[in-house]
Amino acid sequence: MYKLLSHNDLDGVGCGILAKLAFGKEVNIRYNSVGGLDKEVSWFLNQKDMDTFLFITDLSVNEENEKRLAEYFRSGGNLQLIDHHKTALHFNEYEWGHVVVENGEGKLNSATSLLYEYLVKHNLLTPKPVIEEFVELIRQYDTWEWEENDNYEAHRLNSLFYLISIDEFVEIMLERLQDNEHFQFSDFEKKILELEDNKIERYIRRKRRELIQHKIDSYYAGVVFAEMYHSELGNELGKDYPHLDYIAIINMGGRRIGFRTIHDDVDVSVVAQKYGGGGHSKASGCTMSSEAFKQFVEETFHLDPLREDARRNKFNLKGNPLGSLYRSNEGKNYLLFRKDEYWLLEENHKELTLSFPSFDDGEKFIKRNYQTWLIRDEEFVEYLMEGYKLSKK
Ligand SMILES: [Mn+2]
Repeated sequence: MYKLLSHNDLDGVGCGILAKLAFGKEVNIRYNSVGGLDKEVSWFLNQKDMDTFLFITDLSVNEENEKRLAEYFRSGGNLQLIDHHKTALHFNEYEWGHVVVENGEGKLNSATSLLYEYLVKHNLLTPKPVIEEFVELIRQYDTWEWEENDNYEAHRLNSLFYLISIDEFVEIMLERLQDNEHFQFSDFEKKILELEDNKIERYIRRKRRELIQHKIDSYYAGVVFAEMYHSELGNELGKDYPHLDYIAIINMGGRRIGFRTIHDDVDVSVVAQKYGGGGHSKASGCTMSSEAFKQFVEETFHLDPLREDARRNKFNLKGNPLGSLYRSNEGKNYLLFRKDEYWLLEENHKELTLSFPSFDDGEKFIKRNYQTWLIRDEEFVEYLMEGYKLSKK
């Protein structure tokens, strides 16, 4: 017999589907949340079952279970942990640990792609185009490569995963992988996925107006409360507000925080680790410790959300050498304009002794320090008139 303990997201369930293809009725599978795995592992170890081969995929265990698993393996237990999170790299010290973040060709791995390689290598699964395509969609979704490649099929697969129950998803996909040569969605799935895309878009639009900026340790975080569509939300908000180092998505019901960054110089796995969580450099998560609650919930609750930049301006545009006008949440106006090769800043018609090498640097500074937004043309004209009158005095 085989037992598989995996994550309850698309990548984790992808591992379960591969295990079903390989082992059929010989495998017993449990999908777990990040916080739920250790209980399952302890339960398994307490059974002292030496005949079952245990797989753990897409998740890693705590220190206590790490020791117990090592002991289980030493005394003859069969065990394989497969993961791609860099916070789990220390499991490579063990013969039963296989944690690889990146494959040789500079592509990121997912747990499903690693398990696929493992099963094929050990002759437990016969490779087939439809399975390879399915594994690749999951890998691209889980590693965010789908975005660079505009691979919306990968995103759709994840949306479908959350539209139906795990059991239904597994059943449908197993059938598809067994019976077909290539991976495809059905017409009905395409239709409901289109509806779902529209729904996600509306949800993000609403959440964009609820984003709160807060400096936590050395980082500027964007904090948003949301129960759904975490990865889409983290990504879109990150792109909308590039002056923020990362987006923290608070799920109060689930008492969890997800972290997401679009910046290469910010590592959110380190942020999550501070609160006992983990993950990747661009996406990570933790459960809500009291310290996390204090910093992300208590300290932000009374703050006003960020205002959006005016979108329909013809005159007050970003990067205009003559000036782009912003307003702060304290009601001060900031004009960012170019003089020779520098960008300078004026606060309520008074020039500040600050200069920036580029427009983006200047905008980042005022957005981080004064919580500014680009104001509408009408307000821009008013400001210019005011400046004109002042110069006449
Ligand atoms: Mn994964």
